[in-house]
Amino acid sequence: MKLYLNEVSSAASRVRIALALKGLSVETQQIGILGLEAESRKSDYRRINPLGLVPALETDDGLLITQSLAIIEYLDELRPDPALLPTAPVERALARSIALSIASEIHALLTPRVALHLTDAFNADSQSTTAWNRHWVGVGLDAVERLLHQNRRSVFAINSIPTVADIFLYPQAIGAKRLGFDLGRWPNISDVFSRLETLPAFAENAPAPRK
Ligand SMILES: N[C@@H](CCC(=O)N[C@@H](CS)C(=O)NCC(=O)O)C(=O)O
Repeated sequence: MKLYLNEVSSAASRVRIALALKGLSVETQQIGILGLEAESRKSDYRRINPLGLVPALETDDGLLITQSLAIIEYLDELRPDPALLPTAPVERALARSIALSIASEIHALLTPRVALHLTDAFNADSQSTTAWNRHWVGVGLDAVERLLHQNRRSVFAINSIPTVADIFLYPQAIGAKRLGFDLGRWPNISDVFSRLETLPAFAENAPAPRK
């Protein structure tokens, strides 16, 4: 298997964390994602992921899987131990709900291609783009904080072991800190984050800071 990624990518960090939790290693290829001329925007990479996003996973049969949640669930089915989704149907749904709330309602609004379009189409400068990012992270994590509230008897977001909810939360919380947020604004997120950052699978696979 081969994973296309970039070290600053929050979405690729999710897959790296999942691989580390499962003790799996795969071939990797870095794809540039920053700037107008980034490799991710070229036709060669569009053949791998038509959306021009990382991560993408190429299976041993040469099939291409995009979307970090789909990739992580595929890995979870290939190597079920440790399980990254809880067993109980309602907990599985809650874990996916938190993962998707982060991926679809927060992270999707913060990607380089969105920032480039804000600049290109609306003349947004870097201050406006940062204000945009802070807005979506603030309202998004306010909501995730409330989603977490109903599970606060657990050690991690949903369960006593990390699930996809934690795998999506960790890089997003790091992104929030890099945007200047104090995680103390979200006591549940802060509590889960402080446990996750002690786990090497998480700490060693955080998204690298952008230079
Ligand atoms: N929903 C996708 C998001 C993938 C994504 O947005 N990746 C970002 C990096 S974190 C990317 O490749 N961005 C390139 C761009 O915006 O041009 C997933 O979960 O895999």
